[in-house]
Amino acid sequence: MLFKGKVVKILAGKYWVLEGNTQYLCSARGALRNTDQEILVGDNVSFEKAEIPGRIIDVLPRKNYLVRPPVANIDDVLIVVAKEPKPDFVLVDKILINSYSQRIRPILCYNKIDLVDPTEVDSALSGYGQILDTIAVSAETGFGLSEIENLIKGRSVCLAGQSAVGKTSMLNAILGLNLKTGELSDKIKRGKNTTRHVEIFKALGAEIVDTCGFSMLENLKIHESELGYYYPDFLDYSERCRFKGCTHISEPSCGVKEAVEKGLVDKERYERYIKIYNEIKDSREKEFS
Ligand SMILES: Nc1nc2c(ncn2[C@@H]2O[C@H](COP(=O)(O)OP(=O)(O)OP(=O)(O)O)[C@@H](O)[C@H]2O)c(=O)[nH]1
Ligand SMILES: [Zn+2]
Repeated sequence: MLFKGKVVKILAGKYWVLEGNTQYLCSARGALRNTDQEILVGDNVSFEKAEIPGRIIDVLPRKNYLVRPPVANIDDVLIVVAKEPKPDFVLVDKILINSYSQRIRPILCYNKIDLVDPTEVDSALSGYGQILDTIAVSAETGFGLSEIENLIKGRSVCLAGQSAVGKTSMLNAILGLNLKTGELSDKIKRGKNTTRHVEIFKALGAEIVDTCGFSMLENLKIHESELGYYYPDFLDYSERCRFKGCTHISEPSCGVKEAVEKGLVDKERYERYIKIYNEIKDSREKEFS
């Protein structure tokens, strides 16, 4: 007999499937393990539970998914940055592009504000204020967490960001849990990848997914000519571009470039756009050469 449930945790090739209030430890049918489409936390599945472990038979259609962090069927992605490790805003922009392309609402959090000057936080977030909710928080002192709670009530949210920005610490603070957190290595100020699996936690009528930190996001699955569509801050101005399909790189009379010059579009975000544009183009050309 088949049951329907939701994958709430994946660890070492095993899947925890929630049905009602009970979690069933499951393996996956061989045919599912051998496809490109791996099973993700957040997937709705049909499964057998007569034997232990149970067995996932099929993955039901998804509303959306992300490859990094690997998660399916979410409403919001809570992108976390902090003073340390040093924020990588190219990475943030790539997570945004993936979120918009999957119709996931992004929220940007600057954590560990107990360690920094407020002006530093403001300048880091200012380029994003036009397009999404930005929140300054401290998992340590609790500052700003209620703002996050208000935004995510009743929604499925996944945390995303580099290792050691404080994703698990924020979850601990919001949910009153005591999950293991890590530290930064002293010399290079990089995280040590403390969280090694993806898992959903429930509270506030919300589902919050803790994920593993990552510092690279390659292979955006879009063509560079479409990249501009995933920049909501460009949209108003791209209507003024002289050429239809303007990529806002080298075309004359480009509304986006004019907006950058006037300070209406964040200059650094535009510069990162060019970088990501070239990265996508180069990797596509390499693939086909
Ligand atoms: N001062 C300060 N330290 C924090 C804050 N939040 C987290 N930390 C510290 O940052 C370090 C990393 O925190 P984690 O919660 O493990 O980070 P993570 O993003 O979950 O890391 P991974 O699991 O490796 O992806 C720990 O030493 C935390 O104590 C904060 O708001 N202020
Ligand atoms: Zn243009």
